[in-house]
Amino acid sequence: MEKLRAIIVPILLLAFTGCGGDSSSPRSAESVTSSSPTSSPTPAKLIHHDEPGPAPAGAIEEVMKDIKYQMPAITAPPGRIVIHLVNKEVPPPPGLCINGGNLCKDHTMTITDSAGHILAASAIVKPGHDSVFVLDDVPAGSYLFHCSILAHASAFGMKGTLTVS
Ligand SMILES: [Cu+2]
Repeated sequence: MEKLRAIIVPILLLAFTGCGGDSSSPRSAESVTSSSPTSSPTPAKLIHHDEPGPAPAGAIEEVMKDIKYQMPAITAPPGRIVIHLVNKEVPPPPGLCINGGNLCKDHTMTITDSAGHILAASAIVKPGHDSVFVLDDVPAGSYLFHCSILAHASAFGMKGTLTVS
């Protein structure tokens, strides 16, 4: 009898410690329902695609050089917006470009709302290459854009504004 109790007690202790610390379940539900009523409605994710070939007439040309957008403020009417992304960086010498790092000088254009939510993102454009970045049905509003490659936006200031009106 004494021997049996010696076995059962440690099992019970194990059972209690095993399910301890599980007291935080309501937290996730709370964060889902809490939304700030003052924020403006987020536009739907922009429909975009990267088209091969030369830029069509009327495209906005954005030259990317020295880890900067040469035109940091773009304005366009609502609707279809075509941006010709031209990477005019000199390709880095062999050995400097490691795993798509900052020094590869690859660039993108990622468009966000003012809160930083990503609405559209271009393909990566390598030095000496270009890409046609098409945004369909863009509603009027103020948008931000930046290069998504590592520290190009944060450390080099590769960012800008897109005003659609
Ligand atoms: Cu970049």
